[in-house]
Amino acid sequence: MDLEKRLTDLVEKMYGKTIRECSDGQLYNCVLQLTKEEMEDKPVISGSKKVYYISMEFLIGKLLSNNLINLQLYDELGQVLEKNGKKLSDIEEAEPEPSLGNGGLGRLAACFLDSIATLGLPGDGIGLNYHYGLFKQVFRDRLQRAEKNDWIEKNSWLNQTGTSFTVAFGDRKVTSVLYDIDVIGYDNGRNKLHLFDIESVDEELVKEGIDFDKTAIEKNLTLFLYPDDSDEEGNLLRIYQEYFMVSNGAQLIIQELKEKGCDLYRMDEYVAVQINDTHPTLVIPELIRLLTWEEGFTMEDAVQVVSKTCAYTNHTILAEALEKWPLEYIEKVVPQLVPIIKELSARVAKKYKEPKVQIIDKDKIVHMAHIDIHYGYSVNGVAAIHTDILKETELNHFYKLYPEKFNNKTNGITFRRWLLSCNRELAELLTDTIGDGYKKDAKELEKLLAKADDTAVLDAIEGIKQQKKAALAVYLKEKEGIEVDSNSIFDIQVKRLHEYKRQQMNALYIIHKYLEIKGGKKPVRPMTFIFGAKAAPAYVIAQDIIHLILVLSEIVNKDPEVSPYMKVVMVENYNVSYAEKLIPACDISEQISLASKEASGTGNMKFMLNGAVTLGTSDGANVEIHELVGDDNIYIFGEKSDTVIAHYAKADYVSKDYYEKSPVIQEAVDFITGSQAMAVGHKENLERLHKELLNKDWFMTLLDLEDYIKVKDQAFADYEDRTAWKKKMLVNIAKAGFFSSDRTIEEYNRDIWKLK
Ligand code: 26Q
Repeated sequence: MDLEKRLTDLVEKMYGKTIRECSDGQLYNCVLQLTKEEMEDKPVISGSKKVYYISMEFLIGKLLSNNLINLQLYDELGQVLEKNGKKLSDIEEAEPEPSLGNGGLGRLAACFLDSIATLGLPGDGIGLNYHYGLFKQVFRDRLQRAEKNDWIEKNSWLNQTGTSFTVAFGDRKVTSVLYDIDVIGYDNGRNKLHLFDIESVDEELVKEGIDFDKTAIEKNLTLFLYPDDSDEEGNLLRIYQEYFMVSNGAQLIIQELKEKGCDLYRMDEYVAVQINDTHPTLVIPELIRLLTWEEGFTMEDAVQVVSKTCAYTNHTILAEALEKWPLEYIEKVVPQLVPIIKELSARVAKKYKEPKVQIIDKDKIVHMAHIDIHYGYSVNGVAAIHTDILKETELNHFYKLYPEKFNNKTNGITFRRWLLSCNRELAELLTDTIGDGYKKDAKELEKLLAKADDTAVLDAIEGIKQQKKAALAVYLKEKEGIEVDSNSIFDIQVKRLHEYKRQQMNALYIIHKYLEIKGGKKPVRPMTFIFGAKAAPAYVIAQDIIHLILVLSEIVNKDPEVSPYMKVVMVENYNVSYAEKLIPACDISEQISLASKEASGTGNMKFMLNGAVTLGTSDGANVEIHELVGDDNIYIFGEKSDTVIAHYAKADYVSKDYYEKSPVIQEAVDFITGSQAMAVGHKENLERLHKELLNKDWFMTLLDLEDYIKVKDQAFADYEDRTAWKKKMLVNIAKAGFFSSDRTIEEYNRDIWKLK
């Protein structure tokens, strides 16, 4: 039956109306229903071996547009709606955004599911169905406030499955319920994202903001995603969540194996379990527990087969972000795992004397990553430099024990969402210019290089950028109440707020420019500085940095002498949907982490794919971007990772030295507590940040500030050579193919999963 007839019938059935008469919200529900039916018609991808990607986070974002693209129904449905006076883009706005992730790690998991299905590989996600996900950010009084994000509606992508398991904790037993979301490949079949939940969750528990009683486990287990932070409170709840997820996941895996009639002693021939950072590590002892307690395995057999099944991905080298739990906490939450963890630890202790590789250390702290490395068959980092640092420093002791386990898998992004969906105009231009082969084989984008001197193509790329900037300007006016000039340079830094990502360095540049303009040095072209970032609620300095940016926005935008030349915008509640609007409109992509600290970054890839030029340090995947595009098409600055690592080793970085040496640094830093900022902002926040920069500056902002200013000024100057700049845009787009998550997943499959 044709699409228009089906939609008309559905709308009539659901609302007794015509398409034209429906609101966007009502139409969204109908289109959702229709899309789900289309997806159900697609075959489930099958094969003799399957990967389970287990992760506490799947930052899937809105799904409608992506699913329609993958079903290849987007254009047709768009036309049907248009014929009836409706716009698909308005209907997409009605979809609530699930926020089941903090940032990069969760978004990566979502991109991976898309690529696994697109490549026709059997692979499901296993995660949790957080009712409110990550908090929603609002700004009050120039400070971040956290509110709940109520994303689950009566009609949603979640499908009830009827599957449920019992999970026993030390002090109680709970029954899970499983919801599935279908994951459709681009022009391919379907896999599943399994999200576990419990029925007894009580949404009424949430009082002010995101505060709730952390002890009522049955009522709060899947209420929220734990934010990436370091506060003590809630640690036990995090372990409850982790165990709940892995126990359900392990039971599901064994159930599916049995249904297929597989021999559990050969589990590794049928299953690979990819552990997304240490958060799902307990799946290893839990699988061992299930095999020994319920399936009659000896400990030795269980350890052997599980070790051949599980593989671990590391996403960080920040020591403070590597999970370590007091054995006592695990004892409280899941006492049944303690003898197993002790056994695993004892086996290691017997073989290796080195204290740095022990699972339970002398203080009775359990090192989760160590379980993964000893009892997994693969350990991978997420960008070349990151894997090298793991091998040479952070995990060097392990690398010496197991060199064969270590491998690199440079991250990638799905081009379906980050090009075809968020920048249809650019995708169309590419299709017109180089054909549509790039949609299935991203490397074909390189064909664009042959057009590097074709003015028509260069102008068209620039025209699309202009169009996207104008559209963003309209959106920013509506959402943030700030008017920006779409002829200005759009300089964008959007990512979680963390000191190592150095949003504070960008803020210091803005202060520097502000003071220059006040002093009479006007830029040739206006500049728009855009930020988007959530900070973990307990991360005090991160809150202070947000405060500073909001203060600067107020000062700069309201200053009649300066505002014609520059604007500062901190968007509220930066999320996947906002990213889809910001990224296509970006001229300069800020990737300015302290070298060695950003494992990979994936925003950097999204920006380049959309024709932005990177301003970045030699960190994470920036290094590979640099190698691909060459010196002329990227702006690299700052100290290299070996220098930075040496500073840490010698503990010889003193931020005050840099401050005292440089009047430029001094005046920018002191502006934070100067009268102008103090008049707009809060003394407490600003003074604390000032003090931090001068006395600690753990992530070495002042080390790179002068070079940053120099190179950023150069980038702004180069922007004026329009022909040269357009070529830079083209080269970035052409070279982005390597960063398709299809390539990443092919490598995971080739080297780690070996799915058949
Ligand atoms: C840990 C313990 C307790 C509570 C929360 C956490 C926690 C939660 C989230 C720790 C870390 C995260 C998220 C990490 C993350 O997003 N890492 C990013 O992963 C990306 C994908 O590989 C990389 O591109 C980024 O460089 C990396 O920072």
